[in-house]
Parts: sequence; C-alpha cells; structure tokens
Amino acid sequence: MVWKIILTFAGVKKEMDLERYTLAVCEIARRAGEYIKGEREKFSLESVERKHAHDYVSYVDKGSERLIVSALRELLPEAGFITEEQTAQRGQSPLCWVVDPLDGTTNFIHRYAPYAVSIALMEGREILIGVVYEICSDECFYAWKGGGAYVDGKPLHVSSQKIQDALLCLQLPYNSDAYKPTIKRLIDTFYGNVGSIRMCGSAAMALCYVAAGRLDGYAEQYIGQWDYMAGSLIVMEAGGMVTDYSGSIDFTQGNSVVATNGIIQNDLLEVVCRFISKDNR
Ligand code: LIP
Repeated sequence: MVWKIILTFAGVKKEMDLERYTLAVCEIARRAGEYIKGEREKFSLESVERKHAHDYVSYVDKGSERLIVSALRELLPEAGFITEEQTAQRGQSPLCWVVDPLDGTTNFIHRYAPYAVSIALMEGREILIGVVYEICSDECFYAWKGGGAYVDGKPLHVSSQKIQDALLCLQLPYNSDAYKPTIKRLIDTFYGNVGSIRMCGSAAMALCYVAAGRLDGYAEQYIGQWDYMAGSLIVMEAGGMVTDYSGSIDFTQGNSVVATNGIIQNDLLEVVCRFISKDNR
C-alpha cells in the first residue's frame, strides 16, 4: 500500500510517498554500514577518542555520519538534522532527520555484535520513518508511519509473551551514577522472576529485537534521541508499545524509553516510574 503525506514547505505543498523515502533511506543506511564494515577490518584501538569517561567515539562514527548527512541532504533538502556527532544543523524546518551513524560504538570497538546505523525522519514530535541497519547480521529493519514494520521485506510483529517468561533487555547507559538506583531496582525485581535478562549494548537494536519478537521488553534512560527514535517507530508499527519512564506516549523529546509487546508495559513501568520526576523523563 502507498502511504502519502502532504507537507508544506515555505507555503508550498509537497506530497511525500513515505514508502519510497523509507526504501531510499534503507539504501543510505546500508551504504554507511558497508563503510563501517570496511573500516572495522583495519580498525585499531589507537583511533578511539573519549567524549566522556566511558563514552567512546572514533573517525568511523564521524565518517559514517558525513556520508549519511550528505546522502539525506540530497534525498530531502528541506529537512534539518539532529545527529549524534553534531556535524549538521537542526535548522528551522519542521522536518528533521535524527541520525545515529554508529549505535553501539563500544560494541564496534570490541568487535562485539550488534552495532547499527539508525536513521529517523520526524515532523515535529511525530516519527514518519525509522530505519535501523545492523551491520554484523546484515539485517535492515524499517517502518514508515501507518505502513507496518519490516526486516528485509518480511513483516515484523511483537511477541505475545507474559512477564513470567519474558526476555528483557535492560541496558547500562553512560550516566552510571544517576542510573544505578534504577538498574538495581530493575534487576532486583526481574532477575529470577522473568525468562531472562540481556544487555545488548545498542538501544536501536534492542528496539528492533522487541519489534521482531526476539525480545519481549526493553527499558533504558539517559539515551539520546538518535539512539531510539527510529527503533521506536519500528516497535509501534510492529504492534508494540513505547512510552517514556513516566508512562507517557509523548516520548520523543525525552531521554528514556520503555518498549514492549504491550502486554508487559505496565510491569516495567511500575518499576521505573517511581524513579522519575516530570522534567527527567
Ligand atoms: C549507546 C546506546 C546504548 C546506551 C549508551 C549509548 P552509542 O549509543 O546504544 O544502548 O546504553 O548510553 O547511548 O553511543 O554507542 O551510539
């Protein structure tokens, strides 16, 4: 089915075929993935820089971002950018690409799967397109608003697992001091009472795995919009639920995400909600 939306730029109406744009973004994500894969072959630890104590970056993140930004600029010149490595401007346009050129940088550095390219297109607070390309498994996950979610052309659907047997992903963000009470409480509550718990090291991939029913739920705070915007649309289009830590579905401007098959959303929210104040979602 073809999904078209009408957008207005500087008073001029433009029709946008979201499926066509999504598939074009998949190609761009794959090209960036090829670049990352090629650089991984010759990558040395000396190329690693620090943004904060244990928050790493290298020329590969930046090179991937340059490649993505220039291709997206050609695809949709009207849109601005929010990018992890901050090589492009937000601008005034209501349309905005949200880009993580290499989500799971620590995994990449350690040659530990998964790591991915994550690209979303937003209009205001709404996510129109989400594309996540996982480099090690060569899988491209994507969704467009109202059009469903897919991996390499196959439709995605969340699981129907209940909390007793759920496989949860509870990640460890860089902001360790602030997050310690929450992660302790999450592990204390769920370890031994659910199927099992994983930490995969990539927010974008945790979300795609929820969308694919490989995981049943995922929660993380202190992440950037680039980490979770694309994956969140993929979860919602696969029939799942996404909120912030306060339980709000208006999650796009915050720094936390709870994404599940819907059935276990409240089980996770009950634990994280008590740690959250209104301005710290
Ligand atoms: C990382 C996330 C990870 C999270 C980190 C960080 P990066 O992204 O995907 O899940 O725990 O805080 O945001 O820095 O590798 O692109």
